[in-house]
Formats: sequence, structure tokens, C-alpha cells
Amino acid sequence: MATVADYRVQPAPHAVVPIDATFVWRSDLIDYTRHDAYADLVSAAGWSRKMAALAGYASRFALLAAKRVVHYEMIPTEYRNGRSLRDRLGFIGVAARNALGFVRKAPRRTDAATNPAIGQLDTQGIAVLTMPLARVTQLMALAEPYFERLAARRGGTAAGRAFEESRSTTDRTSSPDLFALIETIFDESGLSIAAADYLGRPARLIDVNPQINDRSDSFWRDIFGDLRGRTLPKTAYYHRDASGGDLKVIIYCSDVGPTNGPFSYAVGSNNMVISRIDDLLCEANDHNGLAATDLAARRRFAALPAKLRQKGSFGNDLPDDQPESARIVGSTWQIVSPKGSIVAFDTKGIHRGGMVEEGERRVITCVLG
Ligand SMILES: O=C(O)CCC(=O)C(=O)O
Ligand SMILES: [Fe+2]
Repeated sequence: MATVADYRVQPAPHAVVPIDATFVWRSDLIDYTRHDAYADLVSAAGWSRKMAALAGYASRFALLAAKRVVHYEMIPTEYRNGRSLRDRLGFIGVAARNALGFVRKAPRRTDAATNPAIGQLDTQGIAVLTMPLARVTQLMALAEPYFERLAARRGGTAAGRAFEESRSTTDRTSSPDLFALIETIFDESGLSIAAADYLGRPARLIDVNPQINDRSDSFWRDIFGDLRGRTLPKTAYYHRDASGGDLKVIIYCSDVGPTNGPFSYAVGSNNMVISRIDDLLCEANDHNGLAATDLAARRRFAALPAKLRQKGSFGNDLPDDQPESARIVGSTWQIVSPKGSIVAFDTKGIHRGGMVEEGERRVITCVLG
């Protein structure tokens, strides 16, 4: 068994200027009444469109609020997807415990000296570790069949593939070996303790999702499809996840260079200030399809009341000449790193990845909740 010392922790590049609590989210951070892709749609929205947009928003918002009450993302996949009575009861049990606040609290640890990932998650929102070679080999062998199946499935859906089609889901019941090895890796590297320390509760491995990206993924490039000749903003695809708040761990299963879609994180953006309600309003649009950039989605988004015009996936909309854009760019850590790198991050920080220009990137994305 390897130990914490066998996992090297990478420092952030010196050039990075971290974001801190002076980065404050406002509901009008992006002024859609002046945005070139939205302004006309905002002024053209009549009463019927406004009422329809609000009604659609409200119903999805209610569903999302219910999910947040039961901490839906912290419920294991096999319970969320399972149809048997045992799975249903498991789901109800965990949901009830979460809703009633029976989530065990983990004490804050102070052994950051022996486990650098602890301090890094706090200050940066991200920690990058390197796995020992023997573990890389073992994991690659175990993950190979999952990647092969995924590659075959992707072959059939090249045109206009949505992001989620690049990812396959597994669960603890059908993939016990993969879950067990990844748990061993997280335990021996100190990542499980670091995650528990950061979240303030024991962190469970919830999801393990092998993912392949290559040039044929155009979800990040094909934005504002109706507006010809528009250049990509500097913060294109930058977003905060709509997952309610958890840690993700992306394990590189191929060498990732600058053109292979490296994961990128705005260092310190986990410490930006955003109110709970604005965060929830953002999440609602990410869930109800109104955060997309096609004309139909923008038309509906533009018809919402100003306070509801907020997105977790805001990077596509952020104008380059706004100071926040420069701060995100200046704080960016692009994780260019070999196979076997482990990238753990707070999903409520600002991040992007998988924007492949050349070759192929294979990763396993895990959720610790
Ligand atoms: O694929 C990546 O590098 C990042 C995707 C992402 O934003 C996520 O998993 O939350
Ligand atoms: Fe994300």
C-alpha cells in the first residue's frame, strides 16, 4: 500500500493571481440589457413570453429546491437509478437523513503539514496530485474496458454531441472493482481526509464516470450558433457546477497537453462571494435549459425578470472587457499534466475543461459528496 508521501502534490504556477473574497457575484454581474447577444431579445419580450418563461422557471425551481433539501447529489447512484424496492427504500432512507440534517460532521483536521492537499483545497479550491506509477498501471488496466465501450458508443454520435454523451456512468453495484481501487487511491493519497476536512463531513465516493473527449466534441465551440462570425469570449465555457456543492476528482487517463483539453480552474474562485439564493437561481437556469446560448434558449432567458437572469454557466456570456473576465483569466491554472494526475476541485469554483483541439483526452471523473 502506498502512502501520502508517494503522491506528489503539484504547486499552482507562479503566474497565477488567485481570486479571493473581493470577487463578489451580483445578480447583474452580466448586464443582459446591454449584451450584444441578448439586448434585443430583452427589449422584444412581451407579456405572454414573460409569463411563459416565469411559469417554466418556477416549476423547475421547485423541483430543484426539493433536490437541495434532500441533498440529492449525495445520494448514491445505485439508489438514484435503481428500480428495486431495496433501492427505493435506500433512496428514501438517505434522503430523509439528509433532509433532517443527520449528516455526520467531520472534525476539522490540523495535519496540513503532512497532507498538503488539505490547505490547497481551502486556499485554491483545487489540489493536483500525482499517482505512483504502479497505481497508474493498475487503474489503466481496470478502466480499459469502460473506455472501449464508451469509444464504441461515441463513434455513433459524432455530430452535435452533447457534453453528457462523452461520459459514461458506473455504479458501485455493477463496478465494484473500479470503485474499490479508486477508494484505495483516495484513501492512501490522503484525498479522502482532505475532502472530509474541506466539506466538513465524511466524503463518500458517489460517482465514477469514465469520459472521452476529442475534437469532435463541439459543445464549447458551437455557441451562439445563429450569430455568425462571433469570436469565442476569453472565458468561454467557464462555469460553476449546478450540483449543489461537492468535490469532483478528475483522474487523467491519458497525457494531457495544452491542446488536449486540459482541465482549467480559476484558482481561489471557491472563495468568491455569492449568496445562497443567487447560487440557487443560477442552478435553476442550468437545469431548465435556459442557460444555453442558442436563440430559443436566449429568447426565453431574456424574458425572465432581471433577478432571475443568472447562470452557473456564465463564462460564454461574460464580456471580455469586464474586469471579472480578466480576473478569471489571470487566476487560471491550466492542468497540463501526464496520465495518472489527480485533479480534485470544489465544483462551486469557476472551471472548464475537455475543450480538445487535437488528439484525445481520457479521464475518469469522480464525485465525492
Ligand atoms: O471535463 C472537464 O475537464 C471538466 C468538465 C466539468 O466541468 C465538470 O466535470 O464539472
Ligand atoms: Fe463543471
